[in-house]
Amino acid sequence: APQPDHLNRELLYGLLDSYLKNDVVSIQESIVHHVEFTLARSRYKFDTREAYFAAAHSLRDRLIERWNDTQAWIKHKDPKRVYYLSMEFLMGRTFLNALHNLGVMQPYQHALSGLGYDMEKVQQAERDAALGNGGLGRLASCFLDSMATLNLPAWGYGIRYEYGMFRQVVSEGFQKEQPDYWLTFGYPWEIQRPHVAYPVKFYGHVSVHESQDGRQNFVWNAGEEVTAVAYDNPIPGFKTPSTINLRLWAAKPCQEFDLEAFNTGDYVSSIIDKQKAETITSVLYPDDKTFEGKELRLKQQHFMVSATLQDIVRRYKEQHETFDAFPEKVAMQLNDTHPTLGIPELMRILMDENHLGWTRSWEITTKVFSFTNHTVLPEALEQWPVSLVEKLLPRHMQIIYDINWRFVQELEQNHGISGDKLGSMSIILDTEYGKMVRMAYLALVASHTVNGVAAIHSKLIKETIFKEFHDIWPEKFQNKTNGVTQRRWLAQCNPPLNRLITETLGTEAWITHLDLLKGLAAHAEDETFQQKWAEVKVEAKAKLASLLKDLTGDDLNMDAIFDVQVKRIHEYKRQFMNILSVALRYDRIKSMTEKEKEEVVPRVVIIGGKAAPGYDMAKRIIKLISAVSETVNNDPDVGDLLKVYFVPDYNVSLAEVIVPGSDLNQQISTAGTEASGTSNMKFAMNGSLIIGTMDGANVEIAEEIGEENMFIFGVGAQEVPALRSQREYLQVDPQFQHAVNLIQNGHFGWADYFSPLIESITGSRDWYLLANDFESYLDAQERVDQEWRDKASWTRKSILSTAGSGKFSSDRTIHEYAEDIWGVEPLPPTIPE
Ligand code: CGF
Repeated sequence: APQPDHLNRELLYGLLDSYLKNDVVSIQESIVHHVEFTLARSRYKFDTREAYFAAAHSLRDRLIERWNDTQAWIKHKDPKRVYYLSMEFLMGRTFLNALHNLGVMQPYQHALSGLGYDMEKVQQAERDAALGNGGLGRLASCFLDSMATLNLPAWGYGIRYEYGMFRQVVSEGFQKEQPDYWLTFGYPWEIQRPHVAYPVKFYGHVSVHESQDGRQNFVWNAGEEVTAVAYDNPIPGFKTPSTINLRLWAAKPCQEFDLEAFNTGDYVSSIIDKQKAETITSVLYPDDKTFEGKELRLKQQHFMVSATLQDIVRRYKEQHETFDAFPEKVAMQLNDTHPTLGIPELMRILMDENHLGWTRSWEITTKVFSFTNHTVLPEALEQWPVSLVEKLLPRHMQIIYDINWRFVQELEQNHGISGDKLGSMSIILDTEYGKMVRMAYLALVASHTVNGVAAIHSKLIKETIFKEFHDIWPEKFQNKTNGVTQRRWLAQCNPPLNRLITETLGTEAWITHLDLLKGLAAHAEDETFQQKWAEVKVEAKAKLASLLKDLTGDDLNMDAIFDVQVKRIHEYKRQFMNILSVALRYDRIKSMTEKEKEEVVPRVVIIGGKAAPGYDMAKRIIKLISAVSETVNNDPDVGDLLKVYFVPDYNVSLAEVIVPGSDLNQQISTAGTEASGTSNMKFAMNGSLIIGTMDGANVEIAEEIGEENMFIFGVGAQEVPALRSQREYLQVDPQFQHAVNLIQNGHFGWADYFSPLIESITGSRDWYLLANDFESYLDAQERVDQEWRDKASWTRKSILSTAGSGKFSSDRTIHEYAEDIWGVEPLPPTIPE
């Protein structure tokens, strides 16, 4: 771009020497300014949505100041930077988070109310940015918040999908998916960067040219080229000017039009053809567990990593002449295997575009990548057909073959491995359907570190799916127990609890040092404190009750246990077991005398979550929950003693109301199947008691808050394999059989439709061991009821849950990644000269 003839630095610095002011009047001025000049609406009359957009724009101005300075400061210091590569970021809403992190909540509240707008309503006008499926994407967003708060020189990279996670509508108990076109009214938090754009190639063929020094140069002659355009999203840290960048890529038609095609006469169809480029980033794949080998998905993955790596290499080269310092300046974290194509892409960039040799390129590549595994479920592990990779990315396939060839050599020569074992470790797997690329193996071979996401999960990957790799490279394996940001998941979403904690600890330092929550334990027995704690819970329950009232028209019994299971619907998460126990509870209440009913502890069971659109069993589970809900909620014999609700379209914003308002939360996956879970951490922070198995992070939560303060049940992960092989012969608990019979006999209708569900838990088919764990689950539920009768004891446990949740801050997780894996250090920004 052309440069100015003369830059008047003095004047410029004078104009910009201080940040925008945050007093109420200045904020009001900036809001009204944006109403008039950004939205072009009348400043005398604007609706709540316009108020939101204007307030968002005024806040964005304040974010941009900090963000520009952070970026300039990082550039000036040129430290090692970490790049977090993820196909998903489940951001939720930004407005409240940004107000909170910038410390301007109060003046904005006053500014808006002074103008006649209610903050609560204004912030409701924001749509969730749902560019993720669930745990993995939300984790990435929590990590960004922590990286900014810890002043790390960090970047997030991902895709700007035009359609995020589908909107779930439940009609007569059946899930229907509706597109989430979240950009309808624009997204005020992003900044389009038309000049930050890179070509991304697909298809075509590779030719080899001999250079003068006898070296072979590979040239990829692409068959299709699209442009990746950057959209930047500032991510503010809490009480620090540090504001990092989440760069999301959108696909646009390539600027280099093939003039030949235009001149042949079919001008219109040539343009339409070009426009197809945009489909690459049009939609997020809504399946979080089962790997789907769709070509478009592979295109998305390559698109994301190619643009990202070009950007990273360009940034590095701006400040460095050679690649010698690359590993000291760059760390890249692969969030699951989805961005693994970044490995051959970096090799290609180094070798083909920068003419480094294989050895040098490989040395650099293996020093910069690290990889996080999020699951041991075999159906989720990515394997791409070689034929597809070859067609879409011919040069990458050559490089993957080369990586594999050298790896196999190393196995033979350095580790004495041969025969079948070589085949079982090979990145390329031979199957009856043809050859496949095992992405996890590629990631493992090229990364300096691989980590699991909770202690038990990290142990399991070493013993099962990656055992052979652990045998040869034990030092590569680490654990990094997940965490969540307490800014969003406690401080912001539960203001009354925030106030009580701050008042009790005498400081709000816990918002950045969550370990300080330990201090609450000293007050757990104090009756006055328990009273205050219980009042805070009532306030949060009332908010949840009003949400359900809006959804269903029902008034909830505030004395009931609010019992919540919210997460993706999956057989391994066992929502089915939950609803079976609800059916049984219902049946028991029905057979009680009025006198007996007086002893019943009332429950409101709340279940929410989306089923992947092609996941038939999960959809049947939703229908079953709805059918049970229909019967139970309309039965006058049951009244207020039991209510069941399926909350449609569970998302981040709903979670922010549901989590604080729950008394009990269910984390009941079959041991060894849930890698970590992160909602368990959010619930614990908010003083909700866990009923759960010894799975994922539940194990460490139990260590921190004490098993006696949770309701633990079920078999442990070590026992699962043996039990699975004996399923056929195991005694079935009579209560389990009774619950199953209720469904089978059509008590809730739809018996035929539910029969595949029943089959899936019968005898040897019961892979997730529902029959086996049911008795101890009911037993744990009984303990829940007992505990509820003793209010003081329940409240004590609730306080201890929060007190023990300090470890589960994503600040702790990110600090560990930074120290043990990335080697990056905090760099608190100072305004550069
Ligand atoms: O990642 C998950 C989540 N469903 O996205 N997995 N993946 N893939 C795991 O199943 C969770 O257990 C884990 O907490 C989460 C984030 O690591």
